[in-house]
Amino acid sequence: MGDRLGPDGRAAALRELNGWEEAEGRDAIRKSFRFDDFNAAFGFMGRVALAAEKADHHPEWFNVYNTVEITLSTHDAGGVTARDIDLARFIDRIA
Ligand code: H2B
Repeated sequence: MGDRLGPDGRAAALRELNGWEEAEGRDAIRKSFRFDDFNAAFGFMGRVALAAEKADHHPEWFNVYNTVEITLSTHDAGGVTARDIDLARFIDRIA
């Protein structure tokens, strides 16, 4: 599962990512996405879902029509690990 990132590791990872921020009140990162319509949003979710299942590392997410809010945290580790950063990087690439 990997170790939780410390403050320096998290800050460095967030600088490298695009628009991700610390989730409020918990050890997680989050980002909101907006697409043209539900079709685009759900297509995006499908691509993320396939990658997440392959990596056995899954997002917490909330979809309303064309918006998708994603929170990433490694539940087994109780916080943000390199696996979350890897998934965030993938998500940025395909969004
Ligand atoms: N996803 C995330 N985000 N964190 C986990 O700790 C996690 C997961 N654990 N997906 C996996 C599945 C675990 O439940 C299985 C049993 O390996």
